[in-house]
Amino acid sequence: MHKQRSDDVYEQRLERIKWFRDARFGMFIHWGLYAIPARGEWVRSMERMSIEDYQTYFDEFDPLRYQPRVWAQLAKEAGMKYAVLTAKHHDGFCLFDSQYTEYKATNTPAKRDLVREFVEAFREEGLKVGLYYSLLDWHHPDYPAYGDRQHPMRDHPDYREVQHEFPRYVDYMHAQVEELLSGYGRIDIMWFDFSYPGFSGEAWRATELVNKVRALQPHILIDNRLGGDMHAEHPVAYAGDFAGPEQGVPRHPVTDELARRLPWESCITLNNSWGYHAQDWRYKTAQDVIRTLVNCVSKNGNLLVNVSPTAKGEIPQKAQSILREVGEWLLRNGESIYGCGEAVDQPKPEWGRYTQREHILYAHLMEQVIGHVSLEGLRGKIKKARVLADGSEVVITPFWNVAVDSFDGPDDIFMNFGYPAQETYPL
Ligand code: FHN
Repeated sequence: MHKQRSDDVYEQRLERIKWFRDARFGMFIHWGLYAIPARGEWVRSMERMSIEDYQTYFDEFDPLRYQPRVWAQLAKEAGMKYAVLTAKHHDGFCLFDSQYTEYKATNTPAKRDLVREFVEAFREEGLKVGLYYSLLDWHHPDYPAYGDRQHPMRDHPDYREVQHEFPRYVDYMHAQVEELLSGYGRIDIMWFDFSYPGFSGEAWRATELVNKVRALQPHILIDNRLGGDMHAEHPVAYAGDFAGPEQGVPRHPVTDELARRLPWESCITLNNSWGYHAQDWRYKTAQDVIRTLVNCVSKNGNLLVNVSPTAKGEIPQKAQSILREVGEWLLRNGESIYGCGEAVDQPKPEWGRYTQREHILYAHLMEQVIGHVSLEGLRGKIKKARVLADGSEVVITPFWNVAVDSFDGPDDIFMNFGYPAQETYPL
């Protein structure tokens, strides 16, 4: 088999990923039957519910206040440029009208194809759309047990001896991915989740699956959770287009074996739960989200922030207000985020982070500084400096620092320096 040259694969990925780099900030949406128990999306497994106990939620699921256009408008207000919705999570419940199962939203009192309404509404608001699809499936009879936490049904006395045909499940999974990518218009991201020992790579027939995905939607971006290693010099076909750290930010820019920068996206929750959780303690602040976004972009990464709609189809108010506050910051400072990436040859300053786009360097002052902000590392490289939010001049002293009392305080100070044109990383 012809092994595509490493450079070709890398260059093709760069071409596919351009909008993703410009976007930098997206909305993750975990929604499904688990919103009714309101104890997170793993509730069926963690509480070892039988299929009958969980059926209660199926029989009553009717999100009367589901208005995806409202969700899309919130995402826009937040400065988000794309969104990824769970089309099927581990519980196997399909938010779309799949012809391969009865376990779907159109068979609940909702009687709606929730995925179709999502993609149409978000596209109408100008956002790119992605679909999350769980490789695990606790409802499908041919999905095997893997430890008691992965498949509560297998632990139930009534099911322990049930025979299953895993290849039949893989056929089902492939067929559903094909219907999502052929029946819902242009999909921009396919977000698979997740592989683990024994259930990874060709166990999913991943090369065949990715070939089908790319044939149906040649422009699409695929995440890296099918089990391939995108850091390899010659990554396998299913290695993915972007790496996907979760609930955190890599310490350094992500690179492959040849030290070439790789695209990546960190996904985070707002309150430590992906699925709706009635206890709304431990929410992050808007400043936490902004700083995480700056941190990601300073290392060529994207940030996907999760919301957990309720059983009625509404995004929790607390999440809405946090995202609106982030959006206000991005209105003033988005130029230092969208389409930006790692600063070339500029180590992280002690007072914050740099992001760069073309010849402009953005200095994100994030620490409380007394006296002066040192620009030592930029000596002789700056033509002029302005506060990004209001365009006011930043006076740089002959000692290459800036008097900090010319600013209101950290987080509101994002200076853009006229950085001499240099090559920038292509991500
Ligand atoms: O088990 C899932 C979890 O429920 C959630 O969907 C996250 C989101 O990245 N992915 C898996 C845990 O890594």
